[in-house]
Amino acid sequence: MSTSSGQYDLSFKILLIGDSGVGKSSLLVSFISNSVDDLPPTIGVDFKLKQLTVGGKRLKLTIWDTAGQERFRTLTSSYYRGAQGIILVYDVSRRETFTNLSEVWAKEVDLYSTNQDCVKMLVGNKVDKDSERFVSREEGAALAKELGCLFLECSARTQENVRQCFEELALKIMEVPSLLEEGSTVVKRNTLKQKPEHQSAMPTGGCCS
Ligand SMILES: Nc1nc2c(ncn2[C@@H]2O[C@H](COP(=O)(O)OP(=O)(O)OP(=O)(O)O)[C@@H](O)[C@H]2O)c(=O)[nH]1
Ligand SMILES: [Mg+2]
Repeated sequence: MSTSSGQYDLSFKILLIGDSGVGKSSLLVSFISNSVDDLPPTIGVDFKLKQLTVGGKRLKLTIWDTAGQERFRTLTSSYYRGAQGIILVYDVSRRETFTNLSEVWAKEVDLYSTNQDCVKMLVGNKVDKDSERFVSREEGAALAKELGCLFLECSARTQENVRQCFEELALKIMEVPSLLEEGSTVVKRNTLKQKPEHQSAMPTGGCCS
């Protein structure tokens, strides 16, 4: 049986970033609903909720899925606020998505991330396309070390390592005292408000002026 809404110990905000087409939305959908369909490019930003138990704690993850397309870049910056975890995704079959991580995305994290201790994870996606691989595992691991990130290779298509991406990130966040404090403050606030939780997505850009 699925857990009833609102029953959790800690709440974390996780952000997915990286070039368009690397598979951010696919990773999220693969994690949340075990489906592996082709998806259209994300417009603006979307988010999904996932409750899971990691390290004996019941967690609520709010996972923000940003658009990689250039024309949405200005929209994205505000979504970094308060994130405890950031997943930087590249496509192992497209080298430019890997180089853009250090040239574009890591810089953006430094610029916009508000949590000094925020945990980062580098993810090389699409390892199922083995014959088309252009970024080796070693290169991925080296960049992760340089950027101070955790590192995993995975496939949203086969679901290899997808769950691990989110669980390992959550476990690491739980080891950082300053992030934990924030996570539980959110719990308190939410408990007071008793807001009903929805399983998905708010409409993009539909914010008040
Ligand atoms: N072979 C393979 N294809 C994948 C994988 N993950 C995603 N794709 C495909 O790559 C394409 C882009 O995936 P998306 O998840 O939409 O990429 P995105 O990073 O969300 O792109 P934006 O929303 O534009 O930033 C889709 O056609 C997916 O089916 C994977 O692990 N393996
Ligand atoms: Mg997307």
